[in-house]
Amino acid sequence: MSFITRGFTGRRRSGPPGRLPPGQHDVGSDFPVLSAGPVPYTKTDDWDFAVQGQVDEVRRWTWEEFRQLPRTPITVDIHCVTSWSKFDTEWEGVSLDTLLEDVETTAEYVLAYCDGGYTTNLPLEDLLDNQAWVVDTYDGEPLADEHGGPARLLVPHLYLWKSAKWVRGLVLNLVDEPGFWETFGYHNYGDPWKEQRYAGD
Ligand SMILES: Nc1nc2c(c(=O)[nH]1)N[C@H]1C(S)=C(S)[C@@H](COP(=O)(O)O)O[C@H]1N2
Ligand SMILES: [Mo]
Repeated sequence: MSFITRGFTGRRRSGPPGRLPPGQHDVGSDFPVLSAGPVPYTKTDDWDFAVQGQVDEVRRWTWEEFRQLPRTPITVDIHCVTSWSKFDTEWEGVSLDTLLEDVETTAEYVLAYCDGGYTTNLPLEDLLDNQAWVVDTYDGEPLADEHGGPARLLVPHLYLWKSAKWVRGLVLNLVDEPGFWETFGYHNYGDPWKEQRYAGD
């Protein structure tokens, strides 16, 4: 990342021009917690991750198996629909390309589900090609309970409500099924650059 000094440009920038989507502000070092319900506190012994629905065969990983999968470090900007953005957040986890590698499906939609009952829907193609991960560390530490530990989805090109905390699996669907916030009037897709906050945006 490159910085442009204040003296040089006459105004302060946190990063490259155009880095902040419309209507967003930079929270800096804060990391707000936004949860629709209580933290579920699932122990890793009781945790698994499944890919099911319209698939040739259900895939399931225990915590131990998940931890053996190829891992990648990820540094990304994240954008919450409540208007905060956070630059250069650092995570580590498993790419959805890895988790969906051998899955045969005609599905085009995914419903991610979580401990605690939260769900969110996405097009399957938005989870592929290095765009989405199941992460279990933040800033070099195990993911904190309130931020989705032991593991959460990370889909940084969409508003952060799509990054399901305490995620336990994906259901691949032929027909799009709205998730929790999508049912309550949030945009079905949620592109921060198009400011798709609410249905109709
Ligand atoms: N399971 C679950 N995942 C969730 C939520 C939730 O309430 N439950 N909230 C979403 C919303 S609206 C946002 S903005 C982000 C917040 O992530 P954070 O608490 O780590 O900042 O998590 C998303 N994932
Ligand atoms: Mo949010």
